[in-house]
Amino acid sequence: MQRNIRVNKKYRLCQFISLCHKFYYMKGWFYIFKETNKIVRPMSFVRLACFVLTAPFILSSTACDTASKKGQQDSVNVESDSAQAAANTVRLQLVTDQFISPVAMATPHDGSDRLFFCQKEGKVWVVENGKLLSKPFIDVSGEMVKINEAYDERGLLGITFHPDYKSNGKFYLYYSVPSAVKGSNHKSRVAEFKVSANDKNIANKTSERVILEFEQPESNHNGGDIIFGPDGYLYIASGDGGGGGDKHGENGNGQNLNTLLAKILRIDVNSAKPYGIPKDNPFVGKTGARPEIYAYGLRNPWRISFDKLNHRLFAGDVGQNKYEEVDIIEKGGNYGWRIMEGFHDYNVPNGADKSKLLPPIHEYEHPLGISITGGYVYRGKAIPALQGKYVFGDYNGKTWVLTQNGNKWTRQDLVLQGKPDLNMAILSWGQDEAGELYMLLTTTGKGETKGAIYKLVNPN
Ligand SMILES: [Ca+2]
Repeated sequence: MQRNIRVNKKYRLCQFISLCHKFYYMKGWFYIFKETNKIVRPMSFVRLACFVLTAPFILSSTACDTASKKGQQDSVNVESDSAQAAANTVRLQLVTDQFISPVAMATPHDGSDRLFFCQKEGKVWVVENGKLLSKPFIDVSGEMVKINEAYDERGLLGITFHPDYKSNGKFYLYYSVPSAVKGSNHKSRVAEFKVSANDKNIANKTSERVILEFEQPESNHNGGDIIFGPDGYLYIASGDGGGGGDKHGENGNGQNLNTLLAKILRIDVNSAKPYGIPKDNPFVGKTGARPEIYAYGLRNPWRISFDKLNHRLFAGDVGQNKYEEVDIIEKGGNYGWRIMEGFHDYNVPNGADKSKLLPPIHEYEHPLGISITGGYVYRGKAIPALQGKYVFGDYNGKTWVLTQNGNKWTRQDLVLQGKPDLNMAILSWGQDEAGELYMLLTTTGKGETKGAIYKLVNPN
């Protein structure tokens, strides 16, 4: 226990310095290394001078980063079974680092083995036969709000392909568009598009059909994952509207069934225009509740996924200031926010009945992590040690697996071989047609901020 406290104090100091460093990166390096379309421009003399003058600061904070990473490692090791952790080792194989901010991945499940990636700034890129194609599949940046280069949770946040994509060519995007409504920061839009008739790697942009839009009072907490369930319905993860503490509305948005914010939504894109409501959605016909809602009480579900084998729906739900959580989403479930943060009281109204709130299957505390990035249950073939384990991570670069034993889920480190010698922020995870997993990152260091996508392969 004493060791934990010492580690945490050292870690908190280092995290503070590290945050200053990150702030410096965001505000400084993003402007210094202003990105062109895809590739980082080389340094000018002035930029080089900036680099030389600030090098001592970078060096000291990099040293601290190393210490802080050790601090995280220490606190994980206290909690983990080290023998088990050793078994959870993967090697990282670079797919591409040629575009920034990869926040979502999807496959068209048409047998082509192509991988599609959302760049937050509005483009979808295709990797075919291991190579990044030179032209984007689609570019919706012109319809989007302008993305702040320093930091922004808005953007092109989700992509998925219709279950019958092979025959109908339909796919879906979730992105942030301007709003004319007073008091609204922007709107989240879910839209359908079709691939072009004569080129399988270029979408027909004019085919856009807006399915659903909803207002966002703040720029942050937008969720944004969209995926088709095994039932053929489209599941949409939405955040609580942002601003911190779920502050909008009388009781926040999490527990308000009359808003699409802070929910997992489920709609039918086939049965009606712009969309139909599945008959067995839990709030169909209930007064004061939106029929699109499938589950509620989420804060910012950042990446959801179905287990390919048993179809359980997993969500990584980003915490407020203290606890990050993993949930298994059930129809009609109330996941507690803003009454609870993880397993803990957050903002409990007088007389609240907490007995019906569904707890997470796992939580971890800050500063071990700062913002969860939900992943996938591994159902591939290449890495037998990961079979059936939920692979996930945190924005701070940590990676883990959860293993189920009856009702108990245990967290262990996911050890990465071939990790770049850079500061990694895990933005998202992806799963290909074979069930193999990918890690989507922003890397900073060595004078560059880049996007990077790695495939997880069996260790050497
Ligand atoms: Ca919760």
